[in-house]
Order: sequence, then structure tokens, then C-alpha cells
Amino acid sequence: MIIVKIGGSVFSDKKGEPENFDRETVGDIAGEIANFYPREDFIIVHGGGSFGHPQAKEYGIREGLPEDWETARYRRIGFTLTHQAMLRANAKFIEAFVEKGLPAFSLSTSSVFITENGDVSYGDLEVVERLLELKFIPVLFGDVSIDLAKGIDILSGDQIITYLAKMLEPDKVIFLMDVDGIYEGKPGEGELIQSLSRTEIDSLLGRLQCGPAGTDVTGGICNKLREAKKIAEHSEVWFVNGKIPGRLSGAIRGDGFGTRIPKTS
Ligand code: IP8
Repeated sequence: MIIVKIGGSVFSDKKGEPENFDRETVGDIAGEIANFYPREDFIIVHGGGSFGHPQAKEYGIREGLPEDWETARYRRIGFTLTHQAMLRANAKFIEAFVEKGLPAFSLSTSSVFITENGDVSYGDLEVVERLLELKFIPVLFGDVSIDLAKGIDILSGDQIITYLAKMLEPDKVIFLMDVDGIYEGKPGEGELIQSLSRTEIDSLLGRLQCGPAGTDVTGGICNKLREAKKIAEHSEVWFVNGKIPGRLSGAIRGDGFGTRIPKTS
């Protein structure tokens, strides 16, 4: 089984118009997956990009539900609107995959997982596993979440993948990004690291000046690396450019161009 994370920056321009969607890139990605399906089982997880993030920020979803009724009422509306925005992005993915003959099936992350301070504390994967057995391609996404500590929160696609990798032990987890992989510096700058061991991740986090979780200054790469360290205990991990046709196929075959982290338990 292969888990593919389609990062927000691959299918959407976060700085562009709200809810812009790069249909051509997503169509190419679906086309590459279609060359390996049904020999390989796939789970797809996509991020928010220009969907979901603006609402999440505007309504302060990460701050949770306060006691004050009026603020809580405002946040509940924001929770719903953020989720609806993600459903709109998800519908576009499903359409693009179905067009390539792939039985992509949408699962709302907020109906599958419960978080505690943003990390998964509970996930019911029964439906995901049954869908895989029946040769569907489950499609999950970064979403809002019911949170045991704060009432509500956001669950990022990267966190979902760590949980899925732990529970399902996939052969590979492939992160699609808008740069060629992990660099000795900010994304897209400095030297590309083609091979990275789990044990080298901590020193790289130091060199990239990654602060404690939540204070990333390098466009989410620190969070990705921290999650990759956990994921590599269960699966091989690849970071490849999702905007360049052929790179995903290379990672699926195992001879791709990007950053590879071997599984090390
Ligand atoms: O782009 C966040 O998912 P991510 C989704 O994977 C929302 O971090 C709702 C902002």
C-alpha cells in the first residue's frame, strides 16, 4: 500500500484567488496513479492550499471553543465554513480521479479522527481498511477536528499520515511538494538532499533552525520533517515534486528523483 500526500502548494496557489485549483496538475497526478492501480493500493490525503486555511485563520479555529457564548458561536460557524471549503476542494479531487477511471472515495477526516491539541488521539480506520479491501482509493484531507482539549481544532494532512502509517504500515509514504524534495536550507534553496536517514533528521532540524512545533518559519517543512521521522519507523518516505510529471511514478517505482528516507525501526 502507498499513501500519497498532495500538499496544498501542489494543487493550489495559497497567495492567489480564494479556492483556486490546478486541475491540470491533479489530472496528471491521477493519471500517474492510474498506471499503477490496481496492482498497488493507494490512500490519498490532500492539504488545504487556498481552501480551508483562510477560513481557519479568519475564525481562529486553532484557538478552540471558549466559554464566552458569542465567541464560541462565531467559531462554530467558522468550523462549519472551514469544513465546507475543504469539502469543495475534495470534490474537485474526486472528480479528477474518477475522470481517470480511479474509484476515489471521499472520507471526511473530521468524521474519522478526534484530536487532542491538534494530534490524533483517536481514529476509526475500519472503513478505510474495508474500502482498501474492496479496491477503492480512500481520499482524506486536512480538516477541522473535534478536539478533546480545546473543543475544536485543525488536523493537518501531515498528522493524519503519521497516524495512518503507524496503524497500516504502508510500503511507502510519498509527499508531493512544489519543490524537488528536502534541501539543506529553505525549500528550493541550497543543495537537495537525495538520501536522508531517520537519525539525520534531528541534526537537519537544527541546521534549518526549526523551533519547537508550531513556530515553523520555513513553510511547514519543519513539521513535515518531524512527522517524517515518526513515519520512517513504519514505512519508506519520499519527498518529490508533484508539479513535474513523472516524479510521482519514479517514487512509486523506487528509482525516483527527490529525497528518500529509508524505513528504520
Ligand atoms: O494543508 C489543513 O491541512 P494541511 C486544512 O494539510 C485546513 O495543513 C482545514 C486548514
